[in-house]
Amino acid sequence: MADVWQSAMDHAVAVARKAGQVVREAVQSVHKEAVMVKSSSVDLVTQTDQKVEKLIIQSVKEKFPKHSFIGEESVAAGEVCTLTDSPTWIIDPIDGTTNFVHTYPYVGVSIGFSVNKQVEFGVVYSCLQDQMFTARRGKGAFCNGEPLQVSNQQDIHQALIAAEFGSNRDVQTVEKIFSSLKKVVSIPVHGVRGAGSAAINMCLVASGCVEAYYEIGIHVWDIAAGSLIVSEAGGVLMDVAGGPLDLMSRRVLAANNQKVAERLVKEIDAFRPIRDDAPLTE
Ligand code: LIP
Repeated sequence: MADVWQSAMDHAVAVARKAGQVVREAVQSVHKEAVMVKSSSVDLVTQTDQKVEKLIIQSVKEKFPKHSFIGEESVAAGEVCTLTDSPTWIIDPIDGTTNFVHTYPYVGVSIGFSVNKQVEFGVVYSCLQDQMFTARRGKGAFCNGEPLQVSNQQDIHQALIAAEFGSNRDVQTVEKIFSSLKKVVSIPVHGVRGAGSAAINMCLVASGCVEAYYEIGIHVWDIAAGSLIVSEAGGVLMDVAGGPLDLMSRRVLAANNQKVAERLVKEIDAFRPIRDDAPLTE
């Protein structure tokens, strides 16, 4: 039976690649870019973030005019962030903006696509490394066309874990993040790493490079594409407190298997940020 969303996925890959080219060109002169801030002094955004998101959305609208969008910079500009049953493109134009500003080489163009609130395909282009991660529901996950498979490690003590500090610097939030990090390190695990991009961290889980990734404070556009790439590579997704992943909760735990995931849940201080779909305050 024809896959009705294949043409949309093909377009996502093509526009992610084109967006990645724009990012690669921009990074050559990123020191000349104005760096702006959003929710905190370390939550960065540049004109390239905004330009790339517009490029992606305009390109998609030409082919799929009735589809909906959730874009990081569109939401930052005041658009609502509500996930409906409508075919929806969930876009982070530059996941790892801080990396981009510092020319740290983990910068992902992330495009997730959901229908009836279920991710149907995910595309993450790690554009400074020219690695195109893709997944179509039920059809596997790939990097540059090569199949991906999560790690088969069952022992948390032999695991490498990805985690991030995020961009919230409230004292209480930082305390909770470091409290969880200390408990995870002290399990002990082999080590903790962070790409500085949620989407690329999830692709590292899917690739078997790390056994798990968790974070509180991310957004739906950071994880939508990566969530399918992980599950199609044989991994599991859940909330940091256990239970099903809620894309709008700003909490994510992606792991190679249930055993590793559940062991990490015991160590994470599962605080609740304001949801992505929370009503806008006046
Ligand atoms: C980033 C996430 C990362 C998080 C950063 C930031 P952005 O997304 O990918 O996991 O720790 O604080 O939110 O802002 O670069 O698109």
